[in-house]
Amino acid sequence: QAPSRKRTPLQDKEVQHPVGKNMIDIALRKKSNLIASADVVSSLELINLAKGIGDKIVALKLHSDIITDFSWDLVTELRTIAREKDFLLFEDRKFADIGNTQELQFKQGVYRFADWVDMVTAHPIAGEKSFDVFEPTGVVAIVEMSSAGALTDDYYVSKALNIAQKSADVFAVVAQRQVPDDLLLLTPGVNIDKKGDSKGQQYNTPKKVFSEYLTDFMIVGRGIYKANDPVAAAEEYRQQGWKAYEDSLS
Ligand code: 5BU
Repeated sequence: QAPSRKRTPLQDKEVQHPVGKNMIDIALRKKSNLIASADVVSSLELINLAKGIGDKIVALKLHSDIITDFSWDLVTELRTIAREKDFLLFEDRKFADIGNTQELQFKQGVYRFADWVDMVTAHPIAGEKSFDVFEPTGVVAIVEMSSAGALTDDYYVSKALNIAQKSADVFAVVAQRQVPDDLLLLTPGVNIDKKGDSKGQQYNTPKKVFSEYLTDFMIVGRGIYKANDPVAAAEEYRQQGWKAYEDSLS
């Protein structure tokens, strides 16, 4: 896409979905476009992280199925912290099945995401009807992945974006490139110190994703929760991310 296209400031984005509007409001209140990925495996670590970095982030991204002692007490506590610290709960479940199965995975089972998360990720692989089951939870469609050798080539991305734009439940996409302006763009694979890991992950700097991809929100995992001081790291990413966003406005 044309790199010359100008960024629409967050406050002027034409996002209709309430969760998308909420994300934008939080971002502007906190001067933060940081989503922290809390890929820790115990409730205690997760709660401590959420309490420590909560006021610097727009959303806390979770993989609930990696938490060894997942419980309803954890959910209750997370919701309390999220309300106090003003951030959204974002389950990165990556649904990728037919609508009926996704609905069961979303509403039933151990996690019952429908009862407590604000937003979820889903692959568009099964077609736009498969997204209908998540309402009123916000859907983030994965149209492109950050890892080396991902199958999400240009053809896939354009078809996936098409599906994302047809669904009223989708307000954002995950991608490593500029996307149409009516969708919020969330970009993982962001790290200030590293270029990648040994398992295919590829990293960009905050500066690159905000200036080149016109990302709206960056997703940072190990750069924060593996740091010696996760609170200081979150503040560093928040500052660098917001500066890169502001610089990309002019
Ligand atoms: P990291 O520690 O910053 O590499 O973690 C990145 C997080 O984002 C992790 O939870 C992944 O599951 C997630 N992710 C990703 O890295 N790349 C992608 O394309 C998608 C999700 Br979709």
